[in-house]
Amino acid sequence: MPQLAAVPTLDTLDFHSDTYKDAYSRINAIVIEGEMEARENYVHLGEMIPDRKDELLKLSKMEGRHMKGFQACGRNLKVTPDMEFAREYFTQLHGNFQEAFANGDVVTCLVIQSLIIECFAIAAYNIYIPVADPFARKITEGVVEDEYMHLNFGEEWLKANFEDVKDRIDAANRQNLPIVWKMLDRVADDARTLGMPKEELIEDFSIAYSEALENIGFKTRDIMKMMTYGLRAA
Ligand code: PL3
Ligand code: FE2
Ligand code: FE2
Repeated sequence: MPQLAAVPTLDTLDFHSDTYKDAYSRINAIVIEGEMEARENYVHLGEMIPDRKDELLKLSKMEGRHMKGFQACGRNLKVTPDMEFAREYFTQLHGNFQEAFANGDVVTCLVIQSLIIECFAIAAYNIYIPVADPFARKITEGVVEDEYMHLNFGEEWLKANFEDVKDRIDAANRQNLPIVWKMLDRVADDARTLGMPKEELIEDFSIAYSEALENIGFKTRDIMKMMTYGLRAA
């Protein structure tokens, strides 16, 4: 089996090399696109949960600021984000959110945006921070704090309605978690070039997501089953 090169560390990374910048053009675009779609998703959620609309519009504004922050990170490294790649990267999750929104399915919308996407972002940003360039590190540290708030919004709402929505959460998980495992696979090489090992991304995502399910009210048995549903179908 060919030996994979060691994952670069802060000492060996060269933020200005062509290899780094090429990988960054896709990862940076994914993050910008993810933040942009999150901004839109929270506007939709505000329409679906009118009594929390003001709060959700605030979250949406935060996502807009995150997007601008990550655009600045790309500019700082003189990288042009590959937005076409990023749009395609999110198509499936985006489509499922849109479909759920059209059906008035607030539970699925919350699972996709506030649980799955926020946990994905939390895992990615936490692993990126120690290997980021100093400019991007500062920005990402600010962003990740906000993402915990967004995750918390989803957890609290789903927890308050747990008995009524747990089957719907299970169904949304089954539909969308396999997509996330595939998305992680697709960025593995580029993430590695930036010093972020895939195993750590998977581990951090799994911890954040299973903790969220626990906070919402699922028992360990259900959580184990829900996590592997996604893996088996991946
Ligand atoms: C919602 O608040 C955020 C949505 C963004 C999703 C981002 C997923 C990132 C996956 C790519 C892993 C590398 C991260 C590097 C950070 C610049
Ligand atoms: Fe964000
Ligand atoms: Fe967020």
